[in-house]
Amino acid sequence: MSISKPFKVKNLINGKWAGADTGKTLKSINPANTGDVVGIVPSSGKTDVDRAVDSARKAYQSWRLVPAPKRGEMIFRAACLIEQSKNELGRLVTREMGKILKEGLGDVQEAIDMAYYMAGEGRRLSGETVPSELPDKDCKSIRVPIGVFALITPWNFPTAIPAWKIFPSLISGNTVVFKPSSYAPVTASRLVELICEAGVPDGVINLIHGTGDETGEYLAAHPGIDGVSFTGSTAVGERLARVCGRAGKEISCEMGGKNPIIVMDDARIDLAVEGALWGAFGTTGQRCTAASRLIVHRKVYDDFLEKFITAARKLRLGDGLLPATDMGPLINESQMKKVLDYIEIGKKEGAELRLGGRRRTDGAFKKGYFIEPTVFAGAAPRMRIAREEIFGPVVAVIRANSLEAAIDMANSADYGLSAAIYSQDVNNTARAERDLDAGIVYINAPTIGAEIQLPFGGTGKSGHGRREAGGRGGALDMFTKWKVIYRDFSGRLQKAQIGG
Ligand code: UN1
Repeated sequence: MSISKPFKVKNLINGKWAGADTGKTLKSINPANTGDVVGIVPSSGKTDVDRAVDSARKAYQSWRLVPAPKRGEMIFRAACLIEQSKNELGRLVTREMGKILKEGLGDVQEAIDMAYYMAGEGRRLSGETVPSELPDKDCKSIRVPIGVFALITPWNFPTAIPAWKIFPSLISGNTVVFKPSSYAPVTASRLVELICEAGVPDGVINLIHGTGDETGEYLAAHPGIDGVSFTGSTAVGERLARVCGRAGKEISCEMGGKNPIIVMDDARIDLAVEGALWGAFGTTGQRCTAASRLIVHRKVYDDFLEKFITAARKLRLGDGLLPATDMGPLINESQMKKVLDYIEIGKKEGAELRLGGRRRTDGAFKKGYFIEPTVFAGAAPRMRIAREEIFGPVVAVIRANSLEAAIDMANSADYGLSAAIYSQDVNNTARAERDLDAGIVYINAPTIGAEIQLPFGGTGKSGHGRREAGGRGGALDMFTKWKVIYRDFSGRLQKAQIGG
């Protein structure tokens, strides 16, 4: 694959693109080929963040007064522009973070969906009007913006997750400082360029590049920030939640998962195998919704396992830009090492390594972070590989004796993002739907693939604060606050609860 020149990416503050005050830069590297530098990116310091927050604060004063349908029109134009650039962005996603091109394009489609959906919310940001208990008086509740949001996003969905945060923020009348992952900064910059091209005024969206430790944490704690929306690791999310809680800021954290798929004895095994394959190895297992536990009824355990391993063995590892590839690399060296460490842990814990388990360094794999699809069978719920998030192509297969036992195992993890059951028995699926303790439950479908029109998020260590995506009950609740207006047109003092 020919290598293009690195993009020179900049920060965007008050409509102006510029490098960081620090003069420092970071590199964005293609994880399938570390010789391919995708971009050179500013590594921002405190003064850069200060200026970005200041710009967003100033822009907020006028943006909040732009009628929501007008804000929606700009977002609609952004949706059209992103749609026109889908191929370019999709390729960039793959080059920058490694997922296969089909998934890179899916990532962009999710951003497009969110933009169109939120554009429509401009004409629907409704509250309630209700009767007053007093004459010549009316009352209503309205949604108002919160102020300036810090949006901190991960590398695994370089356009979709930023879109989940940017468009609901903007439609609600907030302004933002967006800090994308330093592992997918080029895609983020391109997305922001398109949003600006759609006519969003200067200062409404500000983009600051840098590392999470240096730039992200300073941004989240900044006194000029009213709310933080974060997607990333549980360790960082919990820390940000504490910082924001102390400062009285709005906070939503979307964090890890240890998502189970239950396969019952009455399941369609071919369907379950296909679903488990997609859930476990799609995006190289680097989704917070990835299926990392397969809890299989003992009666179909052997049959399922054999078919699953046979299918997983056929997955072609490689550069995600090549059409034949089924699974791309891990994002970086430290993530790769973490996954390899977990494989060692799994072996020591006594799980049976039935497939994969190795890094590939031969031939075309030499310059990338490739690990084979890895299957551990005979795992027990107490094992670390069955409890801790690995964020890689490693799945633990666990045997269960009954539906109740399977659900108990599913619920025994500290995480509760998504969970799935494969069964043709309506009673089994109804029980699972009721009893699985997760934010998202799938019936006869894998744990990945949430759609943007519904709230996304989980329980326990998976999520903190309000849900993302969706409208009411989801993103709009995160990015607006309620204001209640009582209007008395009686011309006299009327006392609620006491009367005239
Ligand atoms: C994530 O892994 O952080 O449901 C988000 C899904 C995608 C979003 C995943 N729509 O798998």
